[in-house]
Amino acid sequence: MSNETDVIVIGAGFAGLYAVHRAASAGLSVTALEAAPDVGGTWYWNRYPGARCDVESVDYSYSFDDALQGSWTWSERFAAQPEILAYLGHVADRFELRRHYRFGVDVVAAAFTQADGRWQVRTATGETFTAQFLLCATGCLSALNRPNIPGVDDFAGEVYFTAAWPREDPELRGKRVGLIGTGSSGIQVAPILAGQAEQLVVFQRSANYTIPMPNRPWSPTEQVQIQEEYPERRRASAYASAGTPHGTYHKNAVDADPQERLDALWKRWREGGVLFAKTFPDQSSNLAANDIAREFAEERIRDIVTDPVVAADLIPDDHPIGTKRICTDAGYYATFNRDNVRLVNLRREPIEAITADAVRTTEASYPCDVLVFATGFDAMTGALNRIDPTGPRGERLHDIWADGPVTFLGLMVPGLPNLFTISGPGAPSVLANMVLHAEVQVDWVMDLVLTARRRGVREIEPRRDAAQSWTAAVATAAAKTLFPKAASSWYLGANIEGKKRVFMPYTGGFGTYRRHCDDVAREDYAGLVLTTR
Ligand code: N01
Repeated sequence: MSNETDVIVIGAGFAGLYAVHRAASAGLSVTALEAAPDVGGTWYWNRYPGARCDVESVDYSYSFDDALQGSWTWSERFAAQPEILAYLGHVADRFELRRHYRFGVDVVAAAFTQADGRWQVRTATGETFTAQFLLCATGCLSALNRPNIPGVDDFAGEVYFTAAWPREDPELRGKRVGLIGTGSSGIQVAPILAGQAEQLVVFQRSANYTIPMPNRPWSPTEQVQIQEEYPERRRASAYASAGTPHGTYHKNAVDADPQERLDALWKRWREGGVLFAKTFPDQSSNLAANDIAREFAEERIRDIVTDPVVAADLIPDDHPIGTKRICTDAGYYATFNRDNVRLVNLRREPIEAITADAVRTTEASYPCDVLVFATGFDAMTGALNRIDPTGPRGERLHDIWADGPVTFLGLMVPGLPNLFTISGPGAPSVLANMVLHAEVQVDWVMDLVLTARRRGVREIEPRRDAAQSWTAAVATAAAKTLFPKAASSWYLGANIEGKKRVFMPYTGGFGTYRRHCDDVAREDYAGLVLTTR
């Protein structure tokens, strides 16, 4: 494998694999680099028990190739991590993608040299690779957040992170487990830890809303039907607001009568999963509408949790429902009815320190043999900032984004020519079906790359005013919603100490975003400067 190619792709998740496939199919030479030992991206690392996608399996899969679609049968409505990882392995085999990859390679730096119009990336071992185009498919939830709790390194027991779970599940029988973090990962893993461990203590700093995931196997009849209905399903998703065929109730919550609202909410609650956050069209933008859905969900928590004090602690008090990523679970609230489970509300008794064998709060010391951290990620910008690409005029991403991410369509950054960020800030990404989103972005990038090569273009860079105008559009879209009201949300970077608080995803909807991308391409890449030199 040569160290000089047309394109470098970093990452082997959904976006990276598709980018490699598109580039290689177009006849470009590709170097693909991945830190993990194999393909999978987020689904390689997040192999904690209970990890499952909150988007239905039939939607959370590639749409670009009918034969691929026909070659895979999802066994369950919501696929578990092993099945998604197996699917990505199947895709890599089918399109022979692994031959382009160097696995176990950690990219630590990237710099663009104007003299030859190429990016040079450097790995942790000092190896370098160069290419005209650099596609960062580094994931928006991949840079692990290791909390800086006093004494964290003094703990003498076993320590696990949900986002870097060992390949062999640890033996927890007879052990006292402490779980820190109650976002989607903590909420998914808690019921399983409770079933395995002698005792589970859940340390909750912020409560989250979670909706039961009524998962079930697809029947053989449904599996046939899914294949028959795929073309229509994909058509309905292509420009939908979240990249799935599901919409909202036909009326705003504030315009529906009480019984009608209740019926709509029960329907969504029973369907389960993240769609509850979008029951009504006005739920994410009108606090009165949001309150209706929020109060319904809080009533369900009180229904399930037998101890009213614990129920009250599990009810969030710091954000409208859905403005932090809504979680999905398999028995989370009921877990707190078990005798071997205890909830510690860190708002009432903050952690003072972790000692060799316990978590000590201001009120008590909780002995633990095992600590599980489900403490999230430096989301959206973390993985890119850790590479900190440097442009031809010496501008570094870290500085360009010092006041928050500035992007053109969430895909390009002024000052960093020929560099593309996939699923990064400034795009709907985490608010949409990430797989179709990755396809849309990669297709747009590859069409641009091929256009540039046909025209002998050496550098492509967004105009600063065009990037500022897109970044302003991202902020304006967010300001029309309730999302910025969630003070501790990772969407805002609020979970990372010192990170600038800026709402990062584009809330205007997947379909609207895609139309913007289509328009820019149709207008011969208005907003970009294409230089032939
Ligand atoms: O991470 P998170 P996650 N002391 O950031 C707490 C996707 N995902 O891995 O909120 C004590 O949501 C932190 O508390 P607070 C999905 O998009 C999807 O769970 O900052 N606690 C929070 O409770 C999701 O949103 C799926 O106050 C500390 C938790 O750790 C995203 O990934 C499954 C702490 C982190 O929650 C991230 O989810 C899993 C400290 N020092 C993930 N530091 C599905 O598809 C942090 N916390 C279903």
